[in-house]
Order: sequence, then structure tokens, then C-alpha cells
Amino acid sequence: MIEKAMIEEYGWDAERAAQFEACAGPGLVPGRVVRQARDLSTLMTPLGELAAEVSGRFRHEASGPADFPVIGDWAVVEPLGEGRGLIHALLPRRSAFTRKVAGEAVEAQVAGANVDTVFLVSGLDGDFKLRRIERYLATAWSSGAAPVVVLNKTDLRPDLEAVIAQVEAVALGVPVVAVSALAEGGLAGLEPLLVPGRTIALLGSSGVGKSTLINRLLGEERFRTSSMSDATAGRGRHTTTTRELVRLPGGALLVDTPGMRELQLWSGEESLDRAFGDIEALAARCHFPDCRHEGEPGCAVRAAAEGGLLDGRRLESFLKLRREARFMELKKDAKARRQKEKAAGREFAARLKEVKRNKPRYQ
Ligand SMILES: Nc1nc2c(ncn2[C@@H]2O[C@H](COP(=O)(O)OP(=O)(O)O)[C@@H](O)[C@H]2O)c(=O)[nH]1
Ligand SMILES: [Mg+2]
Ligand SMILES: [Zn+2]
Repeated sequence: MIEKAMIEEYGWDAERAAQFEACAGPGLVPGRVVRQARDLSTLMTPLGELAAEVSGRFRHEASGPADFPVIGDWAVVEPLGEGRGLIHALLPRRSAFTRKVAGEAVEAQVAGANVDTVFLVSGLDGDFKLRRIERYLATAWSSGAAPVVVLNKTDLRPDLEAVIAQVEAVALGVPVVAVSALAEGGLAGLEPLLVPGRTIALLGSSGVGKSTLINRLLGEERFRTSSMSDATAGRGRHTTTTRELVRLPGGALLVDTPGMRELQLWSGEESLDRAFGDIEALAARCHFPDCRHEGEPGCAVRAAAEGGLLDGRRLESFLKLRREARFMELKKDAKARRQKEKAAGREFAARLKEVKRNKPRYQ
């Protein structure tokens, strides 16, 4: 009998137990990835923490980077003794926070799996940008996790109410919570969201205060923050390379992710509908049912922007993200085509070999 208490605190439930029973053999245990550095994952299992890599077969059968374990994944693990294990399979992900890998490659990168809520953290200091919040929201909606906008560093912002109103205008139907992690202000606003067993990922650029916020909620200085590392290492801003999932005293599970330099959309256009519901609603009144709001006559969206009902910068931001999403779709299609052609080529070569081997020999 497996000791379940340990993993129940990490979000284990009946549905996952059924999925595990369906694919696990004798001697295998379930585990959740709570720490991740390169190829090595640390999993919380009924036997305690196990450090594990994927099996050779897992690696062989994976169709791309998105198939490999990430923070928050549930896995089928073979304990190898001495705190080590081997990952044989992953349980189906309920949500996956996916972005495009940095650079040119058309490859998805899963930044976290089985996340219920995403805290999109922005700092209210010099680098604050509404347009970035719009981009984050579009990505968050497509992940399957529910977004919450967290505005940090309220202590640096005298015009707080005006900023919150601006953010609420772009974060339609999404909770906006303003806090100061440093001065411990407004943290009570986050409490209703910190439900036991719920997995929450903090996302935001480096320096917005994600680690500081998690430390406050944990009640201990668990994660290094940039000022601390500046002081101790005598260099510039440090970058976290390890991802970690921690359990708060109240039972909520928090994922600290390294700062994201680049957050490119991976999903298609449809993910924009939720982030830009106001534009979708206006579009219903455009003259052409398939209006692109790019200068067509009778465009209700343009009219709203010109009449001041819709912020022109918000419309621009929507059109830009839509172009980006379409471009991504095209690149994905092209890649899929190339892969299909390659597979077809391989199949043909295999068949040819087969035919040659079976060719009747006439003497
Ligand atoms: N003034 C102010 N500074 C903060 C606040 N929260 C974090 N910081 C500072 O912002 C810097 C970056 O914080 P850190 O938690 O490392 O950011 P991360 O990169 O998002 O994890 C550090 O110097 C923190 O002390 C806040 O609420 N107010
Ligand atoms: Mg950090
Ligand atoms: Zn239109």
C-alpha cells in the first residue's frame, strides 16, 4: 500500500490515481516534479523526494521537448534506491503553460504543467507596461490556467488608484491585486486565491519581485532575490535557473519560474478572444462578418477607437499580437509539413528495402 499522504499535499487526487493505476506496473510510484534543473528532476513521491532522469525508452519515444518532464508534472517513477529514480511516463497534463522557445526555432517550451492559477506579476516601477500585461494575459488564457494580475511594488507608486484602473481596463474579468512584497502591503488580497492543493505559477520579467513575494508568503527567505545576490556575489542581477515548486504553510503550491526575457505566443489566434473580449464584442457590429479591423468600411472596432470608446493603443496591441499568432501558425504548419514529408520519405525507404528483401529470386 502506497503512502498517499505525502503526495496528496502536492495535489494528488482520485483522477490522477486512476490514470496512474492504468499505466503503472508493480514497484512503480507516482511523483510530482517539485524541482528542475536541466535533465534532472526532483520528484515528491510516497517514498519522499527522488532525483530522477527519464528512461532511455522515454527519451527515444518523445516527439519533442514539450514531451519531457517540467515543473508541476506528475510522473510514473521507478525507485532505484539511494534517493534516485527513473521516470517512465508522464500522466496527462491538465494545463500547460507553453511559450515559444527563445530565438528562431519553431518549438514549444512548457514552462509549467498542471498549473491552476497564474499570477502575472508586474512591478509598478520604471519598467511598468500595460501592453506587456495584455501579452501575458493572451498567453495565460491559452494555457488552461486562470490568470490573476499581481501588481507589485505599490510602495513606489503614488498614483496607485489611477494605475489600477488602467490595468483593470485591459484585464477584463481577471482579478487585479496590488501588493508590496517588500513592505508586506496588500498581501491579504492574495489570500482567497491561495487555496490548499492549488498550484499557482508566478510569471513575470526578472526583477518584478516574484522571489520576494514567495518568500513573504512562505515566511522565510527561501529564494534568493536580486538585491541579496547583488550584495553577496558583488555582481549584477542574478538569474534563477532552477525551477521550484514549494508548499505554503496554508497548503497552496507555488511555482517560482526564472524571469522571462521573451514571452512569445505559441497558441493561435483563438487565444486572443478571451484576452480581448471587448474587441470581439465590438466586432459583432462591423459591417463585414469577417472584418479584420484593418481599414474596411463600416468597421465598428475602428469607429470605437476613433470615438475614444476603445483605447487606440489597445487596438494596436491586439492587431500586433494577432499578426504574431498568425505568423506562428504559419511557421508551425510549415514545420508540420516538413516533418510529414520526412516521415513519408522514411516510410518509402523502408518499404523499398522491404520490397527488395522480399523480391522473388528467379534462378
Ligand atoms: N520597492 C519595492 N521593491 C521590491 C518589492 N518587491 C521586490 N522588490 C525588489 O525588487 C528586486 C527584485 O526582486 P526579486 O524578488 O528578486 O524579483 P524576481 O526577479 O521577480 O524574482 C529586489 O531588489 C527586491 O528587493 C516591493 O514591493 N517594493
Ligand atoms: Mg526570482
Ligand atoms: Zn471591424
